[in-house]
Amino acid sequence: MNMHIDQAKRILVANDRGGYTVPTDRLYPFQWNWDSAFVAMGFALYDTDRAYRELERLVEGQWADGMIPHIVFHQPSDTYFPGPSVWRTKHTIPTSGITQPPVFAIALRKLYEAAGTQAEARTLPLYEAALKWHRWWYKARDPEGTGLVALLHPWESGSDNSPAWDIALARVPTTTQTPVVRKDIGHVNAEMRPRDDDYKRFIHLVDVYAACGWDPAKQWEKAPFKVAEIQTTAILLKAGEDLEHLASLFGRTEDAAEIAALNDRTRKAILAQWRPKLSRFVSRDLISGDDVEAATQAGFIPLLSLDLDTGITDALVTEMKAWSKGLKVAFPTTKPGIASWEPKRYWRGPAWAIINWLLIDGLRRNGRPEAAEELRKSTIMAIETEGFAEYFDPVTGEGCGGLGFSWTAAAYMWLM
Ligand code: 9YW
Repeated sequence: MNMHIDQAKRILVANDRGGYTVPTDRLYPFQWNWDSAFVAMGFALYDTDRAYRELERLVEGQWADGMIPHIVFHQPSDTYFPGPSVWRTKHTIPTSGITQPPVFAIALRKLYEAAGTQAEARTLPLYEAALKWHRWWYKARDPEGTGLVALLHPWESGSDNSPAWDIALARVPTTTQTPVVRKDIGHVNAEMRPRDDDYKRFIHLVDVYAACGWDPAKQWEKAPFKVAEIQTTAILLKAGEDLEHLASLFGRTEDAAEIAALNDRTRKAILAQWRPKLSRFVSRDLISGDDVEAATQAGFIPLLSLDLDTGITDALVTEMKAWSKGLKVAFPTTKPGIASWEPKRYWRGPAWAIINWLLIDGLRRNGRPEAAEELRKSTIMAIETEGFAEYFDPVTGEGCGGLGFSWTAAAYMWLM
């Protein structure tokens, strides 16, 4: 067997905490939402039972209103901040109070296809959980029915300190009720992490929403940060397509029609966010009403869930090539060379295997197998050279952040 696949599997074993996988030891010692969805797809390649367990353990944290939280704190650990006492969510199994990109239903379809029809009974409860979550997204995060879903916290994007938030987050005060006691910089070099002021603002938002009792309507009203986000919405649409597909397979015709209508509206809403002068799709800051023009990877993610016309696809691919030119590892999460570009600082430049995975699927869907292949090779080469790092410096290729990272292991297996 390929030595690296063997290593990838060993990482997933080492990060197993009893049917769920932590992203990496110590830095992220709990179950994270979208990490688990990617990890489940990795498991689906060789152990469908374990793949299902991953999603089953995640939905143990689902709220009565349908939200699947970004972190499920199955067991205590003191190596991460903010823990359950900061979130104050009062959920039976402690969880955070915000969510993360809904990759879940994309994974569920893959699991079902890997496991075969005998897995229908095991798939159904997870399908129900996904459906509830998708309804939550549209009700709680798009109450006006625009088709785009909004994030109330940068952590919900999974791209914590992306330049996409610089303007919207600057409005959030750095004052907090909860003392900010960073643990991340005890595990990873501070130069590779978000800054102190980012953390103060992240925690300010947690304090505001905890004071709303985590009620979605109150949060919507009080939110000092509200961005209708293109990457999350594009993921929701792809997941929505997969959910619609499962609904039809399971004979749930009413569900299928409901999801199809939501997907349709979202498809149109995403298309309306295309900006020819930027050659990208953009998010919208719902507090200022402005487009978010920051040059980040998010603007290309709609490739994943739309069948775009050739003009748009050409423009996207040309722009992606321009950003990748001269880099050791693609795809950069911020356009190289602009003022906010920091090639080692988390979501301000580094290349991430799971983002590449989404882009590769999107390029294939839109008839660009060569561009997809180039990105696939770049990702594989980075991992084989540097190991299963959390992310990679696109200029030097250096593996950065946490090591022995679960979703990098899953991505490697998936892309091989
Ligand atoms: C946090 C676990 C998570 C990822 C996010 C990434 C980071 C920090 O780590 O979040 O404290 O939640 O930005 O995408 O899910 O790997």
